[in-house]
Amino acid sequence: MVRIVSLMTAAAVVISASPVAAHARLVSATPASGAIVSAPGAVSLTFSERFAAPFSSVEVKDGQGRAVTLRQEVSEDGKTLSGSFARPLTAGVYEVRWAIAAADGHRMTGSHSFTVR
Ligand SMILES: [Cu+2]
Repeated sequence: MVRIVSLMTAAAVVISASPVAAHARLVSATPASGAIVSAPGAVSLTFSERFAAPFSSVEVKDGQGRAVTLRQEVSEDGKTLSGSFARPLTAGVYEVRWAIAAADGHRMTGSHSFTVR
């Protein structure tokens, strides 16, 4: 997996984190949990707060548990983690697993699955 992360972004997160920063939570996922979609080009996860990119990751596994090759990216605002697939996904069920380190230092993980028709 190629990880594209910015140390400058991480530094900015640390500098801008206030002592009363709220906990991050997952706001939306595309494809959403339980969604049935036609070959998506990427998965994306948007959080309520910025997260530390070097300590955050997303992975996708197919129905046989094999990791899908993807290119990880973090949005300009530091709140969306996405993975672009190297090849179109074939039909089947896929599991998305993510882990982030929020700006307040708390680590969070989650997973959900979607189906490609
Ligand atoms: Cu927290």
